[in-house]
Amino acid sequence: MNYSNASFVRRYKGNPILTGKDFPDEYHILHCFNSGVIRFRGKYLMLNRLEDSALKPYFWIADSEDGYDFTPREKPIQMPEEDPRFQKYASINYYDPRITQIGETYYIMHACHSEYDCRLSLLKTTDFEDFEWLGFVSDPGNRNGILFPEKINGLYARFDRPMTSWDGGNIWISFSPDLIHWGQSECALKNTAVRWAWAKVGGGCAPIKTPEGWLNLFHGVRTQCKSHYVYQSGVCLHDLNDPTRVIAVSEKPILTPMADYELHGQTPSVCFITGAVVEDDGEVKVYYGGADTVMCAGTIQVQTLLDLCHNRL
Ligand code: M1P
Repeated sequence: MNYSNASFVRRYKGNPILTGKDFPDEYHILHCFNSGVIRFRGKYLMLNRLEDSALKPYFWIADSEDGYDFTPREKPIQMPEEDPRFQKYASINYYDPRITQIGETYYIMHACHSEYDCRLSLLKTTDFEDFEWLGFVSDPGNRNGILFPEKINGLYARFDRPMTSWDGGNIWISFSPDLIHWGQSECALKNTAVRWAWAKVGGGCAPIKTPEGWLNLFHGVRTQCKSHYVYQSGVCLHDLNDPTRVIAVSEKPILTPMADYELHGQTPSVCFITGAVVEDDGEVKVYYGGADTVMCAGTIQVQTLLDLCHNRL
């Protein structure tokens, strides 16, 4: 079932495309979700967020020829777990990797959790075999960090989401001369600009550059009943030279939890976009976590995203 009347993203009919069962039995993987995806050497590469039955995290790469049929590698990637600082500030979890290519280098910005709350961490690689940890790149109380694919006015830029409260928050943009030290922060999208996201908004995948501006695929959250959060996906358009300026926001979400694998799982009613690959013909392959449990895919055209931003659809 496509539910195309309620979601502009067309779900892949083979969803979910990757689950915990696709990983070696001895790891006891329960959840595979919110994974970063990128084109790498002519193929598709997914850096998966995994959790085992004890909720121990892993980042684990899977490769694909067609963007839908992914084969996990033999082992998870080596995280800097020997480093005392990583041990201290990622003691509970590391999660939600977002990949951005800048030049020949691939950067993975992800969240870490510890008794000191949540903060952002940065890895880099050129080959997805060896990874260098660049350290923590935010104070506590920040997640959904996602790098822009190029410098803007001489500075690196990222979306991030300072957590002003557990169930509130807006998308901000910060800038950096070196990818490590971040500042000049500005609020870029307030949740109040999105009528269906009265709890919070957070960035999804690396911004997509178009002649009209940067497309930002984000998640928007509403509370339904007391503690039930519904995660939909939306899109807005930021100015190319000043991305702190939002040009237009789609009134309608692009993806709403409707399918079983989005409604049922460890967190019900979640579509959480964490990857997008733009094809030469203008189709965008969108990758998202379903119910914090499985990985899913869908497609939408760049033109449709732009039309939605301008509320032409
Ligand atoms: O459970 C839904 C999501 O909740 C958090 O995202 P956010 O801070 O934007 O609300 C994260 O834990 C995310 O991994 C999770 O999918």
